[in-house]
Amino acid sequence: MKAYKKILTIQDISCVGQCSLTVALPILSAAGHETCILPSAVLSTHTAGFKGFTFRDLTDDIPEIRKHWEKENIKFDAIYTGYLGSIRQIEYVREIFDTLKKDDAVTFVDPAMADNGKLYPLFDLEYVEEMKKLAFSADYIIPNITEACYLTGREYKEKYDESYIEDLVGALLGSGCGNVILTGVSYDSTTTGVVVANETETKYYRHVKLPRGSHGTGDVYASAFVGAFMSGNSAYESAAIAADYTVKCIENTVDDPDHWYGVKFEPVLPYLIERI
Ligand code: PXL
Repeated sequence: MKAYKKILTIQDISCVGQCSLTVALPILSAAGHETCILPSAVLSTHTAGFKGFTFRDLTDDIPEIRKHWEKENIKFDAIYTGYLGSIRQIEYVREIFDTLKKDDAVTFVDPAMADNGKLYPLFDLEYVEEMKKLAFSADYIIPNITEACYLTGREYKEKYDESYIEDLVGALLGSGCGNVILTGVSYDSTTTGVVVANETETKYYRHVKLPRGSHGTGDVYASAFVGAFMSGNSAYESAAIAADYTVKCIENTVDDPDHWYGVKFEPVLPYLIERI
């Protein structure tokens, strides 16, 4: 019997778009965990490609929800955060980290705020500063290279070598992150991979690079990583399982040009369950 954990995930509900909570909830459930959710905002769609999306910020609800859970003595084995809706909200999430963790709980922060060298539409450098406080306090941080650059003040480069990545990872570890899972690290045109690092060792999991990038794969990856890790796999095994699963999700989507906004992750869930 795999570990059955109580996980809280805090991120937005993009009603359409296969990202954030509509990805995290099914993936963590499929991984075999009780999955509690705290929606950071409700959007009609995600912000990467749809125009005129609605955005309902739920920041003001969070302190009351936290207080209620505290009164009910509800605590979590893991807290995993993704896209957060406002600067004040990040502060409230830090209070949740401080008050709702079980003694041996693990925290995971996917600083979902940027990609391809740019911040997502609703964010600015003030948001980045607040995200640093949350990210640097996490047991596991799961950024892509763009997010790692914003968090460390390093220049974003499309082409780089191993020493650039070593410096980036070293800067994240030096800022307080216990473990770094850096995604989308590619040294050639046919492969990409994930760096898994802590103070004592750094490993690289290399896998095939598919010609088409897809929206929402960061959320699929982070959710699969958290699910695999909380089931008892090591960080490196979890990073590999999540990478292989994400590749399969993209493979399952690339031949459908209409499905540009996310990946068809659902039919591939049996593969993830089998691997976990
Ligand atoms: O996949 C990250 C993400 C999550 N939530 C919202 C987004 C994005 C990426 O653009 O817009 C609302």
